[in-house]
Amino acid sequence: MNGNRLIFATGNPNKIREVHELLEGIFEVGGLQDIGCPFDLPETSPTIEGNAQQKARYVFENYGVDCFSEDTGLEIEALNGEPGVNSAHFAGEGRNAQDNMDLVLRKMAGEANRKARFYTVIALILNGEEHLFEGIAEGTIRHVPSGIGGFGYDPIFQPNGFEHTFAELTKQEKNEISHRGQAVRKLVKFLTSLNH
Ligand code: ITT
Repeated sequence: MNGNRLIFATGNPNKIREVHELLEGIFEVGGLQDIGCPFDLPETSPTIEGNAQQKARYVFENYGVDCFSEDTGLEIEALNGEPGVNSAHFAGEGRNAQDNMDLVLRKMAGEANRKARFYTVIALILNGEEHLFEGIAEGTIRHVPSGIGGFGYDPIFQPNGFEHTFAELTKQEKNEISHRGQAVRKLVKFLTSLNH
């Protein structure tokens, strides 16, 4: 790693907040502001994996630093995997998380199959080589949003085995079971194994 620092290539402060404590003390993580890179990274791929790769490659090719990015989608079985790769802009460009959740709930009205999952892919570029790590959280879509923690679709997503939505869990509880927590732990395991 260059100077032991990795750049987290994301414009989403919620993602940074969540991964911070998982990476703290293990290796130094910088943000796009540290390399003067704009926050709006290109993501035009039709897949989650492709978008994660595209964001990391953009930063590596333009700034030449070791970096990782992640892309996440909420995949709802009854909606044939939607919003999926369109999770950030499901209700349209410029719409917010509330609009996205409202649209999901409208499309799911009267639907008995509430199965859904969050799917995350982290793309790491280290010394010019690319590595992928994934995480999946299975659950169901609630009929009514609940909770104020987390971000995005968290108030309507109830992970399997829990009575609460992601938005009702603490950051630590969510990290223990979430798609992002799983992918980040794989990243950490890989990075720490390089030092032994
Ligand atoms: P970057 O691409 O800059 O990292 P982004 O917000 O555009 O940030 P994504 O393309 O991965 O990120 O979009 C995923 C969207 O899915 C995100 O904007 C949220 O609305 C939602 N999302 C991602 N992770 C989530 C989580 O843990 N809980 C709830 N919703 C989440």
